[in-house]
Amino acid sequence: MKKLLSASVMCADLLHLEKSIRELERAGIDLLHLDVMDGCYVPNITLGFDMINAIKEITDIPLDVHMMVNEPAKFIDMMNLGKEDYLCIHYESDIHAQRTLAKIRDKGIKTGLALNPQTPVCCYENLTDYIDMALVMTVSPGFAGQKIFSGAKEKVLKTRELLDKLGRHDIPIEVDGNISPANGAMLSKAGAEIFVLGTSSLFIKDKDMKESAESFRAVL
Ligand code: S6P
Ligand code: MG
Repeated sequence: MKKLLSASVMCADLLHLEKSIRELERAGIDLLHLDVMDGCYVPNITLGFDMINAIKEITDIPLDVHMMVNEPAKFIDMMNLGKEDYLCIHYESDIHAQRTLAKIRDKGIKTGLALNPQTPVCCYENLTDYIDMALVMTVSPGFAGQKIFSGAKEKVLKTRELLDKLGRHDIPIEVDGNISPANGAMLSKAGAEIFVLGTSSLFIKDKDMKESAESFRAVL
């Protein structure tokens, strides 16, 4: 699979969001990563469903929605997503994750399952029939600008090994949190294929996004 860059929109210039999205289009970004937080599952609140639907209206870049909310099933119908978009939920936030993933699939949307740093890789084991992407969190979710956790490389290696053992070479691993060019290169070697780019690599004051995206691709 081609390695994909997913731009973390919460790190963009939120007061001039359309301008930022046009820049991301020019930079050849593959996915727009949209963080939804509820102030309960994680101690922060970010982008909401009206904002996500408004973004969907103005761009052809597929969306990569990362739900950091309790009981994500309650919110699935609030977004106008299509077959090119990902809707990712956290294993830890939903005791009926299987049913929620199946419901997302029934709507024709691609599914993702995220694991926090301390959640073991085996949690993917019984759910591979229901996921189109495995999101390995490389920081504890909630905030941009954090430091990658020490076990990130090992976790990506183990996740790839497990998915391959189950015959699911087609499920890509996404990594999210402190994905700098150096960490991106390390995790790419370990098997990651989708990279969430935030303050560590793409949204840097006075730096051109196209150049940053190109130099990131060059290290993969
Ligand atoms: C944080 C969220 C992430 C951040 C991203 C920011 O919980 O899920 O998607 O937006 O990690 O990137 P960085 O480079 O600032 O860590
Ligand atoms: Mg995220």
